[in-house]
This record gives sequence, structure tokens and C-alpha cells, in this order.
Amino acid sequence: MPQDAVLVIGASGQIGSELTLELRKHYTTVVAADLKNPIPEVADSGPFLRLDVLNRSGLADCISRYRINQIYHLAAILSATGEKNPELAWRVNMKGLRNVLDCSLQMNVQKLFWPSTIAVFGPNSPKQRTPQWTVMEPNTIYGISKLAGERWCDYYFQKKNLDVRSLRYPGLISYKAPGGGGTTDYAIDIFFEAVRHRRFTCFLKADTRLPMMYMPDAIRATLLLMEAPADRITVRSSYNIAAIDFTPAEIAEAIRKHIADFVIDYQPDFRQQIAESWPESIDDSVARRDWGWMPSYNLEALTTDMLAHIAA
Ligand code: NAD
Ligand code: VAH
Repeated sequence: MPQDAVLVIGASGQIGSELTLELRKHYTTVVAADLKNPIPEVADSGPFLRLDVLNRSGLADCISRYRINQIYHLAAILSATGEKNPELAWRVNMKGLRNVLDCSLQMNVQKLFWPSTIAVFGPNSPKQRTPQWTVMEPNTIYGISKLAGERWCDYYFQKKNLDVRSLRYPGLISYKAPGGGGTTDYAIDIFFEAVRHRRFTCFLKADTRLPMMYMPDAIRATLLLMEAPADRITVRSSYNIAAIDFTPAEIAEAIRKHIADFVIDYQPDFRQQIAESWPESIDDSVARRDWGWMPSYNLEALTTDMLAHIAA
């Protein structure tokens, strides 16, 4: 097992909970850090530290105490919460990233992972198979902060030689930890409500198509990128990655194949406008070419797996 010491910031969130558990299978020391408590499996399987990423000296202490040489910086304010509190979203998403970039550089952290999102695209970007390089112009504070973050990551690689790597995740679907206040969270909640109550009220319209991915694919993509030889990484802002795309009506239909009396209705709210500003599908051919990315789960496989785990 590699002797690297890894720090996961935002380890109690939707992605952090599962990424921390997976990293602990690969590395001897994986320190989980967050403002809030982790899920029990994370708490019971290794060190946990309460850390505010905005506290730079606290972050530096943690890196030095555990001799951290790899960081996964996941802490952020997501799209829907960000629209309610733009100041907080800008502070956490920007200042948090700058703290991590600067500490990594000064304290010789060898590799840094920071996730971006398909929310970096905006209403003027091509909707179908949105390319790696195209018009961006996001119109949410979340997307604006993530696009600025991508430019900072590229800058730190180009000017300071920091090995920083990034993926533009689509909406992620999982069952271990709840969604963190995003626009794609309906595609998580729908499964829990289908199992518990056999009905769901969706905050997006029936035909709102968005790019999505099942969490095991997202975790695999992250490790694949981080383990790739540095000379295979040609994009240091953030890679497009894709798996599937669907609408609320289509996911409801997939659930109905397992729960025949499942009912969905629609009450679109402010998140509809956010969703309409994003792509419907993503072209991830550059990630496929550079480091061999390939998704495994389609809508049917994801639905079967989610329902089995939630029912259990
Ligand atoms: P989440 O909201 O579930 O988790 C984020 C975690 O960060 C939370 O546990 C929160 O307590 C923590 N946090 C917030 N502010 C903090 C601070 N100041 N200091 C320390 N911790 C703090 O989000 P997630 O879905 O797990 O997303 C993780 C990352 O992946 C984010 O950067 C997000 O933008 C990105 N991403 C997520 C998705 C998705 O669908 N989940 C899609 C695209 C990109
Ligand atoms: C959100 N789940 O909805 C996140 C993600 C692609 C969307 O960044 O905010």
C-alpha cells in the first residue's frame, strides 16, 4: 500500500463520504476533515478532524501534523444553496480553494484534486454534447465561482508547477450521504421517496434533461485521473466527464419498472431556471482519449442498484 498521507476536505458530504472510504482501501493514512460530523463508516475507519477550510492556519497545521502529500478538496457551497447565499458561496468556493492551493504549494503537497462541475457552462453554451472548450458564461454564483476556480487551478499548474487535477462532475446520484443543496438533488430524493412513500413531487419540470452519473463511476473517474501519469494530463483546468442524461419523467419511468404504483408530480421552483442554464449532455472525448475514461452505469443499472440499497 502506498505510504502517502491523504487529506479529504469536505469528507462528510455526498462525495466525500464515499471517496474517503474508497481512498482508505488504497492509502495507509486518509484524514477526513469537515465542519460537520462524518457518516459512521467514515468516523469508524480512520482519523476525522473538524476543519474550516477558510481557516488557513488550521489547514496548515493539519497538513504538517499528518505530513499530508495528497489533498482532495471537496468543500463547497452548491448551486441551489449558493443562489440563496451568494456571499457565502463566493467565500467558501474561492477563498477555500485559494487557501488549499497556497498551502499545497508552500508545504510541498504533491498532488491536489479539486472538483469542478458542468455548472461552469451557461445558457449560451451548446446544449447537446457540450464540448471541452466552448462558450462558458455561467449565470449562477456556483458556476461563476467554479469557472474562476478552474482558471486558478490552471494558473497554479502553469506558473507554479503544482500538480492539480480536476473533473467537471455532472449531477451525482448516491445513497450513502444526502445531496448537499444542489439542483440535481431531485434525482437522489426521488429514490428515497419512491421506496418510502411511492410518490414524489419534483422541483423540476418533467422534460428537464441534465447530465448525470452514478457515484461508483464518479469515484472510479476520480481515482483514474489521480493515478494517471502526469504527462497524460493535457487539461489542467478541468476535464468534462459524462455517463448518462435523463429527464425527471424518464427516471420516474425507470423506477416504475420496479415500483409499479410509483407516482410523480411536478412543482417547479427557482431551481428550474438554474437547470435550464446548464447543458443537457456532455462530450467527454478528451478525458476518454487522455486517461481512458469510460462510464459503466446506465439509467437501468443505476436504478436497480439504488433501489436495492435503499430498500435494504
Ligand atoms: P456536499 O455539500 O454534500 O459536501 C460538501 C461538504 O463540505 C459538506 O460536508 C460541508 O459540511 C463541507 N463544507 C462546507 N463548507 C466548509 C468549510 N468552510 N470548511 C470545511 N468543510 C466545509 O457536496 P458534494 O456533493 O459532496 O460536492 C463535493 C464537491 O463536488 C463540491 O466541490 C461540488 O461543487 C462538487 N460537485 C458535486 C456534484 C454533485 O452532484 N454532488 C456535481 C458536480 C460537482
Ligand atoms: C448541483 N449537484 O446541482 C451539483 C452539481 C452538476 C450539478 O454541480 O449544484
